[in-house]
Amino acid sequence: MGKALDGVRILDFTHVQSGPTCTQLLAWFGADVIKVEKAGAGDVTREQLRDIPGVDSLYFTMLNHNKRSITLDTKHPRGKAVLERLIKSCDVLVENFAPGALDRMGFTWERIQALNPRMIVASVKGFGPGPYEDCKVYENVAQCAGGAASTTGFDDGPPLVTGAQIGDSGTGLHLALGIVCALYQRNATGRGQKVLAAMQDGVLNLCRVKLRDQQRLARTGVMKEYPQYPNGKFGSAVPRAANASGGGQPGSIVKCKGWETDPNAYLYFITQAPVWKEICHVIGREAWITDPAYATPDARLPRLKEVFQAIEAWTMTKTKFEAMAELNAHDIPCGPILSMEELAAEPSLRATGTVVEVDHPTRGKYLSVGNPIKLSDSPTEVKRSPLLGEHTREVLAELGLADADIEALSAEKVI
Ligand code: CAO
Repeated sequence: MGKALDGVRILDFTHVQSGPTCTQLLAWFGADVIKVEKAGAGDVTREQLRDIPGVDSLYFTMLNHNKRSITLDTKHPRGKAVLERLIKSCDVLVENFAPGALDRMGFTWERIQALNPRMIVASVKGFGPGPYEDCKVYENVAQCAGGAASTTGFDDGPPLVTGAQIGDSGTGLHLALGIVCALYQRNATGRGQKVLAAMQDGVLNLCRVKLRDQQRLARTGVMKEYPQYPNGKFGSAVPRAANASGGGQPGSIVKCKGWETDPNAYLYFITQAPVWKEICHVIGREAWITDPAYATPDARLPRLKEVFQAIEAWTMTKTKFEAMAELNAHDIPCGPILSMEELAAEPSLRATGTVVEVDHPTRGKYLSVGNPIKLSDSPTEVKRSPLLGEHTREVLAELGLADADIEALSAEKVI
């Protein structure tokens, strides 16, 4: 079966996490992704966080599936000549260098356009235009600068970063969408364009509801869905809401049987208004169905602490899976806190290809997260990441370079 992006050629100058997530997605949708790596070194993550000496790290392998790897010194004049040929033969150049690196290499937007007017140049940067546009940025910096850290954590604790890589992988996702849109627009215009996804912007986009709350707070001085209500204090900025959903349907994390020894024996419980009656039956608080102090969502807001204490008294008598089964039978929204150990072993995620086992020539078998986006006419086959420079000769031959030229580049350590 064909793939959605069959025929699209990506010149992949990405490294570390944010850019590679983007180009991995494009590869999973069928694009031919040619990853250009520094001759003799490669993507720095090949050797970061290694668990097996001398073998590409899981950090690298899990972010670079389905790509081809070529080594090329793009600062060497002969390397630049090869790069020109690559630019002429590809549809998209994706990069997440520090600001200005591509220009310093001699490949400005104007130069790339002169070489290939159809080329789309897609970049991840830490910040968009403004005071911080020249700054280098990593995941947690983006989480802090994009509003996630100030709104995550407990009221009496410091700002917290989250394990979900919303700065890197989140921005990679944003960039991938931008690239696909630019490819679509090119069908009409025949022209390439620049695509920019700034990590601060991507994180802020994912924190959209917190900017909503900032404006609600500014208008009313209080947010009744937050744990600070009714006994705590609100300042002028959106506070950290701990595990409160803070949304239209109050929710929280509650303990389950075994919480004393198992750090993940917890359940997220949502007191969805349409199933309030069922919740009261399940937890044995039938009186709350008609009691005016509990019967409506508004009446419950000042009593959420007490409500969740009663719910927890019930969940503590069940394992998280028992509680989930019982609550789902009544259509009450909830979810177990699943550890990475549990997710890795979950059969349904294996069945859908969301968790896949991949074989690698030097590492052996390892687990990875497959394509989370499923297209019915473009199924994803996860292929192992390339070894450093594994496809250099193949790609250069496709560009029309003769064997003797390739040997000369190799002798000069350009590839
Ligand atoms: N041949 C020759 N030189 C190459 C090359 C190649 N194939 N590929 C890269 N280089 C050069 C670059 O041109 C650059 O040279 P100059 O500094 O002389 O211009 C140099 O390698 C280093 O690139 P870099 O500045 O991008 O790398 P860094 O390790 O210093 O910074 C990072 C890393 C991630 C902080 C920075 O790239 C960045 O801020 N990127 C944008 C934001 C981003 O994506 N962050 C997420 C990272 S994942 O957590």
